[in-house]
Amino acid sequence: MDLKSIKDPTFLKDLSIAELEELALEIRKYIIEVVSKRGGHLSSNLGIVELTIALHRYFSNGEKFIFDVGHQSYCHKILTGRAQEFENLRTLNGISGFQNRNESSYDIWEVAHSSTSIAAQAGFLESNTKVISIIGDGALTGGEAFEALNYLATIKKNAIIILNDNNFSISKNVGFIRHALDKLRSTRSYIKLSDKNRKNYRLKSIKNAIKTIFYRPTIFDDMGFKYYGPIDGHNFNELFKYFNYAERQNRPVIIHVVTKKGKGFIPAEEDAVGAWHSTSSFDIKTGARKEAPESKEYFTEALSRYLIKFYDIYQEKLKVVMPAMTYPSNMLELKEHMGKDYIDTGITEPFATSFSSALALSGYYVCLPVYSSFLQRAYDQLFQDIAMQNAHIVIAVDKSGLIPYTGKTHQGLYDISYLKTIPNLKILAPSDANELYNMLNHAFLNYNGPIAIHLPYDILDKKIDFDISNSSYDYKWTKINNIINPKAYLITYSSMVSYLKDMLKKYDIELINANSISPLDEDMLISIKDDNKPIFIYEEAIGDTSLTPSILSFYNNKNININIKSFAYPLDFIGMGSKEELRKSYGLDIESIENKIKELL
Ligand SMILES: Cc1ncc(C[n+]2csc(CCOP(=O)(O)OP(=O)(O)O)c2C)c(N)n1
Repeated sequence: MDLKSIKDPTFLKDLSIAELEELALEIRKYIIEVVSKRGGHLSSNLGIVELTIALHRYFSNGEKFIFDVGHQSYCHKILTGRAQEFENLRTLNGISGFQNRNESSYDIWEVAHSSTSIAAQAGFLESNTKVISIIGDGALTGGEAFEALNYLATIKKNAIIILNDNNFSISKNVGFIRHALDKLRSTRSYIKLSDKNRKNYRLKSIKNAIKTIFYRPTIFDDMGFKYYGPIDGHNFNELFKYFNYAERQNRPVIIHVVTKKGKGFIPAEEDAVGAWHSTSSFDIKTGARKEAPESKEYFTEALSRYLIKFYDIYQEKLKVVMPAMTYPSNMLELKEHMGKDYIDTGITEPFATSFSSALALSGYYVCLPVYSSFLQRAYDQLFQDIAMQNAHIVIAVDKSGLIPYTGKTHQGLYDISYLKTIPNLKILAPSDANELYNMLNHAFLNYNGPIAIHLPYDILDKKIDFDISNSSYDYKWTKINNIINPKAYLITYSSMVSYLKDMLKKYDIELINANSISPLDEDMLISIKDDNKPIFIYEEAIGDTSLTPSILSFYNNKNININIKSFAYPLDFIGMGSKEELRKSYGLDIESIENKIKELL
């Protein structure tokens, strides 16, 4: 069928099971086609196609669906009239890779950070809005999901939670949830076996047999939910049957559905490490993707190489605590190298943060790599558990700065702002590999408190060799262009140093690399004000709350008048697009900055 002609899901009612199966194939094909061009969350979306079709076909009385994280809502978008726009997935002003309230009345909850769906469902239930939450086994490891289950279990109303169990988070799931679900999945074959035994033992009624199957206490029963499952999430008849059971309950229900992550695209089906969970564009025939050239590497790859070397020396004294993002944070090799000393805690940023603090207070060297936007969730733990106790931890703030394609939920433009409010936290922002290694040596070996290192989503100019040794890093900003009598100064940090360097040279502007955001290099600030020349600040951060106000307040406290102009992002939710498109739309690309500077000089 022509997917782009779909206006809403009502047409599903008229399709036979065979036609629904055919539709599932077509939707998969379309998802693969679009993601191969635009990038996106491939495997999760391929796995959930039949389940999404079944939900839209069965529940047609205004029920709303909240897909936890929302990264697996592509089929939902196609069925709710967005197939045409789906071609512009993750582009500037295009369709979001997650559920989005502005896109459709079918999306009532805007998500992308994990484990919030059940809380939202519980909230909407108060106004009798019928919401079905669909949560993955990975998202279920997040603490907020448990807080919500704890609440919802006691509500005496029908509320359906679909547990979409593909036995995978981004990589293999971890912990008790993984084991409990493994047990449930294997118990099912046990039940089938005991069904045969049932005949042998001539159990009297089918009702008793059904009871044996469905009333076995599971963790969910113990919590107070009605539990159905595990059932095959690619089988429409099975899904409809259990939806029917579930909707007749006057209490909260969990339907445990088993699906195959990556279904229909062989490299994704066979993926054991999470390489196809989220992908950049790729060749459909070969599965080939654009990689960084051999001679270069991402900031996180450089970090990973450092930690491998550090581990070779310090062995089990080093612990790396990773909340679920091993593959996207380029830590796969490190994980394999460190074995049990690399601790994947699941989608647990608050837990991982407190846990890291206790490890550090017990005397381990600890590195906690977390995406900038996910670390927002652990602000309290950073403040109270790490900083107040002055725990010696290296927090690697991954995907900091401007983040392309994923949109406002994943922007890394906010970490400088929120980290700056934590009193004894040092915040460093390396601009190249040399500086990164110097800072890491300092943070691990010369310092004894918490340090956050802001790691942009960028490729370093070159791979360099390094030693694990005491460091000369001294929180001093550096002059990059070494201009004798500059016309002005521009302060920036991180990968913005190499972004702006050459353009500034043309105008005799001295570029100052503010590699330490907290503390400030006060000597440098004093030295550059003496000239009374314009001082520009360029930040890939929210200007109102990042380095700019710290500098302004420094000069203000010293009663120094200066001529400052800051270029940075507004206090807003910054959306999707490539980095250059986003920069352009905020007047922060090289050309716009060059024009503004020319006017101001
Ligand atoms: C707070 C938070 N941390 C990390 C992530 C990154 N993330 C996106 S999807 C995902 C895995 C989700 O696994 P699961 O719920 O099992 O869904 P699946 O992709 O397997 O269908 C993770 C870790 C996130 N979205 N939010």
